[in-house]
Amino acid sequence: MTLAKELESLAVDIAREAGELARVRRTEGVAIAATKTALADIVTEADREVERLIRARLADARTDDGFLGEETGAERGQSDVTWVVDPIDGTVNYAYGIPAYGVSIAAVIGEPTPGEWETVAGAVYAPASGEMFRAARGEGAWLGDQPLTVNADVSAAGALLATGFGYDPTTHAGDLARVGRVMPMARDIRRGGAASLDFAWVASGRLDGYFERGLAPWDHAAGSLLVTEAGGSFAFVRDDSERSRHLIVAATPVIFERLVDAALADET
Ligand code: LIP
Repeated sequence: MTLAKELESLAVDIAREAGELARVRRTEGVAIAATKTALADIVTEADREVERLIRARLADARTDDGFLGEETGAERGQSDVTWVVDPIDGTVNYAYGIPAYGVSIAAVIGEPTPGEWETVAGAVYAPASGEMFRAARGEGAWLGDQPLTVNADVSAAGALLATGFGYDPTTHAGDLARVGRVMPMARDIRRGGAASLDFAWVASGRLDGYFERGLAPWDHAAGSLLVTEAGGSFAFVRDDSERSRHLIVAATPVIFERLVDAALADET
């Protein structure tokens, strides 16, 4: 078994266990533990408990690896592998009881810096639907045992696209302007609220493309591999301003360049 397949298998097993814990905690009622970067940026006790579980399972299985998690931060390892984890992606959906949230676990190699690392394995588990999306570099993307491919063509009615908005209200004007620039190429826009699932849906052909500015590394580390292993394209457009709100675009190659151009135009 290649290292990528070994890491994928570990990510799948832990994502499933962690996702089931998140699902059970949801049925028991969810408590908001704190707010982070903005009033709208919440963390629940379940986020913290699920990340502790994931971190413990990874440490048991691969002691020398590094870790970068949304809730417990970064720790450099001794190996070339770093795990990039969002324990509950779509936290606001989760807190409101909207069944659209995912456990996102990615294994990256190289410098543990977004845009510099190479994702070699990833799993995105959707506990509400029981869907396990997974990929290992060079081995394709899968939903269970079904191979995934992005859409080979896009309707003459336009592309079905997804996007998202930052937690910081001061970023909303720019986000809405970006939607306005992209709308002419779209048949419709979806705002699912969980980036990892948006990526998984592009990889599955349920969406033609997805764009968002301001995602955290753990939001896109696993999902971007799903898309590229499903034949899609992914761009991480680094924003070197002090705001560091990087733009990501993921789409079928049929519309990728056009979507990047529209999403990037007039960005300040
Ligand atoms: C969320 C993303 C979503 C984005 C939100 C937030 P979280 O991640 O999945 O796409 O629009 O602003 O970043 O906070 O639920 O892990």
